[in-house]
Amino acid sequence: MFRLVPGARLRYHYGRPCMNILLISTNRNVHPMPVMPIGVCAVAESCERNGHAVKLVDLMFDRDAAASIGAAITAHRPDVVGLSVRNIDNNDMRDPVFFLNDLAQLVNAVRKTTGAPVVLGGAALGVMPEAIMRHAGVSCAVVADGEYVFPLLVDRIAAGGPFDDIPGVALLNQGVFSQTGAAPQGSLSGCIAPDYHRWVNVGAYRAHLAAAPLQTKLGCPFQCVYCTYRRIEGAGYRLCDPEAVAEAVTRLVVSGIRDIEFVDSVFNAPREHALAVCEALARRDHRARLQSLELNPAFIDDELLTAMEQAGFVGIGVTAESASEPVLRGLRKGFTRLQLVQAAEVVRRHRIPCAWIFLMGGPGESQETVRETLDFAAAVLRPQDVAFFNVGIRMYPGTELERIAREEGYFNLSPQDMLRPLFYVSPSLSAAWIMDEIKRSLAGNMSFLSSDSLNLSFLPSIHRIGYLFGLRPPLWKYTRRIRRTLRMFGMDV
Ligand code: B12
Repeated sequence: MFRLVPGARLRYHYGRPCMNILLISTNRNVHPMPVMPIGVCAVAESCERNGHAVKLVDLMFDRDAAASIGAAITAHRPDVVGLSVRNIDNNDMRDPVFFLNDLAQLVNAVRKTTGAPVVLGGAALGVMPEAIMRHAGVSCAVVADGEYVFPLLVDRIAAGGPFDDIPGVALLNQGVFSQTGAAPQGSLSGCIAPDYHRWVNVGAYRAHLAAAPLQTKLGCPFQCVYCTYRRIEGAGYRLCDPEAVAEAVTRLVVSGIRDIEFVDSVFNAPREHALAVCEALARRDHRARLQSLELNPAFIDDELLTAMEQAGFVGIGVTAESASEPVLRGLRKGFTRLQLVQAAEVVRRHRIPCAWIFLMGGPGESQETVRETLDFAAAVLRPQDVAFFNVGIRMYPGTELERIAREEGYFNLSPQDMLRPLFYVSPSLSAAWIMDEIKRSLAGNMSFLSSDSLNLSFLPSIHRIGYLFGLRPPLWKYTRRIRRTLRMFGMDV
């Protein structure tokens, strides 16, 4: 199925092929801020450990992607090219941006310069592998932990196959899609913390107030109707050893990276594991500024927040989505309004800055429930805390939300046609009405934000200026100050 570049001579080390591998991180999206490509860096380091010569091209700050790809291929002469694909679109109903046309162009740029096999990987592939592969015209993808699967795949490419006994591989063979079983689940051996300086321009990310990502676990057992995380990471937890997490944080700080963001699907579940991670961190004098935007309100209590403060957290986010009981039920969030109110009371007793994230328009949403959520944010949250409101929920094939929407007669596209952004808004109201309500609330609450705020074309400049003035991540901590300043200059933000 795959042919190596004609005439390519493979080197062998103890009977294993040593190949030239070119990895390309294709994400160029700087909203809400550029994110460091942890996944592809982990794949790069794993390939090196397996004896391959690896070059990684990160296109995030690149002006001419095609030229950079051409130059890297000429210099590195890859036997295999791997493209990392993070985002399908920007998840923003108000101003949708579809990123995958760029991907097709990047694949063409690769193929213009080399006949080496092309493999896709990244979070987006975990969401809609078949549609993305067809769209990009690529016949092989990794839909699991790349640091484990990609080296196995590369060995098989060198051997000419077979591929069907490697877990987590998706293939398009003469137009027919197939996917091998999921990668093995179980506990994780360590904690992925790549040496970012080797692979990406850390200074450029830092100047945009980006924090380095780190995971304390994989997997998500929650059943939220819209979510894809279970498909990407599996429903069962795979926990990192808390000491390995603390060690990884220390290593990043020693390498000069102090701003670190935990990117678990949910940071504080299982609660005991989150506590153990915090305790391991608190025992070290690491000097990192830690954050996580993914806290479940059901597991927020004084003990956890105290532990997080002692561990070095400087900002947390709570994914509330709604403060209305019927909507929380409709979204299958697994917690109640009462638990949300209790979480807000706990947060009030602590000093750690907090961002509350809401997703308006889900199943069961009505004018009354929208007002209930906005009133909750204005009355119950600490005034200095940030409330972020998003309108419309991106629908993905295979989710409960897709089923609900089809039942409601919302759309009749085939699952493959859901690649372009498609959003759900409860039939009882319109997105425009919700946005108007949010705008009204934003006018009276300087710490409120909407998706419009995150899409401001000059947001990257705010990051850079903020950095020069000594601000450090997360930027949302400064929402009130920034909004007030911009309004003083006559901007309607
Ligand atoms: C944390 C997170 C964020 C944080 C990031 C913080 C940070 N400092 O990095 C924040 C909140 C900022 C964020 C923002 C956005 N996010 Co986000 N985010 C995530 C989340 C939860 C984890 C991502 C992560 O870091 N994973 C850990 C690493 C190790 O995994 P990984 O990158 O997937 O890499 C592994 C594999 O994919 C594979 N792999 C990766 N590259 C390659 C390459 C090759 C060749 C191979 C073989 C394998 C391979 O191996 C890696 C190691 O195992 C995912 C959901 C999820 N559970 O994955 C969504 C997710 C990635 N985000 C998504 C989106 C849409 C966005 C936004 C566009 C919109 C938004 N919701 O805000 C922005 C875009 C930001 C940007 N500039 O690009 C989508 C992307 C897919 C899609 N549906 O379009 C996801 C999948 C969630 C979803 N809705 O389905 N996000």
